[in-house]
Amino acid sequence: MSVTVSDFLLQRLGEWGITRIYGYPGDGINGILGALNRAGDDFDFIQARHEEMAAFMACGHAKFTGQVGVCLATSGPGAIHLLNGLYDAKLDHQPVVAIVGQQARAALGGSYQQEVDLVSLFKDVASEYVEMVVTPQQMRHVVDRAVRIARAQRAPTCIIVPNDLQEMPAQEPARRHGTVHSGIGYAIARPIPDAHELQRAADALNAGKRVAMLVGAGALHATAEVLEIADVLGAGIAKALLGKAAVPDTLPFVTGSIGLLGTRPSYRMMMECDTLLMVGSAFPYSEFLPPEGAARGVQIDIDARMLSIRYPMDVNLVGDSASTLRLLRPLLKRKQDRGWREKIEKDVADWWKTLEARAMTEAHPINPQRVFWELSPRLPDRAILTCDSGSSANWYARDLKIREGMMASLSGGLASMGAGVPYAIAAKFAHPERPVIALVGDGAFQMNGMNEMITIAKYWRRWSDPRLVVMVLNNRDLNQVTWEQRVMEGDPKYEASQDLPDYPYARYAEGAGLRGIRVDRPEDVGPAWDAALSSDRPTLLDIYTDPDVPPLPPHVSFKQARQFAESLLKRDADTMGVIRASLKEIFA
Ligand SMILES: Cc1ncc(C[n+]2csc(CCOP(=O)(O)OP(=O)(O)O)c2C)c(N)n1
Ligand SMILES: [Mg+2]
Repeated sequence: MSVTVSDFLLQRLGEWGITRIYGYPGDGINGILGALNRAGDDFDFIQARHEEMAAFMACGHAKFTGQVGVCLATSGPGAIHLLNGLYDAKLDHQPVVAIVGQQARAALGGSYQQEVDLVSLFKDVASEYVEMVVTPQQMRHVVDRAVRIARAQRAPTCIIVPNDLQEMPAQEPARRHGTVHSGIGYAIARPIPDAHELQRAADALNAGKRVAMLVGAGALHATAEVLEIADVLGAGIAKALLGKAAVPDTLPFVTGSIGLLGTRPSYRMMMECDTLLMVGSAFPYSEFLPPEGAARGVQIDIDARMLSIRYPMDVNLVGDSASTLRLLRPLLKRKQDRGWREKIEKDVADWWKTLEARAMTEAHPINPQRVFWELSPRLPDRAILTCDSGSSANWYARDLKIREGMMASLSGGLASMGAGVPYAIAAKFAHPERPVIALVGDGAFQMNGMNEMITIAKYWRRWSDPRLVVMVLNNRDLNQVTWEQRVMEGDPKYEASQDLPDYPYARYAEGAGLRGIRVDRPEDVGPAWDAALSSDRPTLLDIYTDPDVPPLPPHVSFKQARQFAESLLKRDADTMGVIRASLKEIFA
């Protein structure tokens, strides 16, 4: 059999270094699946339960390897299912290539079955590059551009392949006018700012007496540089959610998370600083940054589009964070007065005590904070953590003490439910020798995590270290939103939308041949983590937690407090439990 367009597509992806594809079949991609079968060991096709999960896995692959993630789906419904996972990649700036089938070229425009205008559908999510291949000679440059642009722009791109074209003989571009002759290869660029701008940044930072740093995902590869600069400047370091693994929480001047899911020392540092140095972050909430004009601002970002959008910066540096910080270092004067730093360290030490007290506060039956607090000292070296959207993101952000060498992520920009388990699966495939822990709410788990447990059951024997722990925060509630309704809107809990059916998750995992541990007593939380983290197979921890423990922001505004009180007065069904838990929080 001659080489088909699909064989060529895979061969070209292989030359780009791609060996794993997350996907789900359909007749719109049968030509490509046939080629995958022929390619044998050259490609690892991982079958998800749902195309959205395949897209999340591709995004997780990108996050945990720094390489391009690839997902594959059939035309029509399969392609549509990919969208949410691809938006996750877009909003968190991850390189993902989506390959989708399309109806045969002869049928296009004929309202044919499963015919969806895919170029238009993907136009927004894959705005950097989306192309339908309509002739075999196009395949080479469309693959080359989709991969290169995904990497260069750190964005999802999309290749649409009509199913009849997939079976046609491959063809290289002819040597004539009107053809494209592309090549392979991508070298990472580490841009640096102009010397004059660096000096301006250094002048601003040298002039400051109270410097606060905020680091995000763009600082994940710049740990040493960030720490050195913080030392010279006598600064504290706050972390945006996606930058959780940028610096360890075990350092005394790391104030931890910021924002609604943030900590008190981060909040105080931002309100009291006179200089802000922001590195690789698009942290969205300006009200948690210094009031406008209160601080000089210096920002470093690899993407000029992300500069000066949260705080009007005095100096906007376009550059790779590690390289830029290295150049900045010799221009900075060491702060002799360490008073500011000492104050931050005191705040941080006090805060950890507060968190411990909060975590150990009695609840019914289990305080969710305790689940995360007990995990911290048990985290294995080099663990990879994933988290879902929901109240667990609060405790992940605040209570978990991440150490050097670990990785951690969640759906940050899109804040989509459902990323926790597929990210964890992608982490296991990318790093089968590392323990992986997914922290997910019961709502997210019911939404799709449960289905992906079947994927785990299918593949886990391939992983050299079988430890994958999925912790389900079982609060029978869509708790984060319940609290948002109470605190932000002043509304009581709307049971029709918020209550979740209880479900025996541990037994479900056992049914899939995995281990399941149900925990409903606080004293069993620690031992359950120990058991799960020393298990010979993936383990589900079903932890029965109290939905009445409020994931309140580090400072609750007067307006929010009043609305909160009003919602309680409106006789929220959970009122009594809530009042009890909140009072304990305040006195903790
Ligand atoms: C796909 C999607 N749908 C809805 C939301 C809105 N939302 C954010 S958190 C949340 C509740 C999550 O509930 P659960 O997973 O049970 O976690 P909990 O907050 O209870 O810990 C919802 C509905 C979202 N972020 N993503
Ligand atoms: Mg829940």
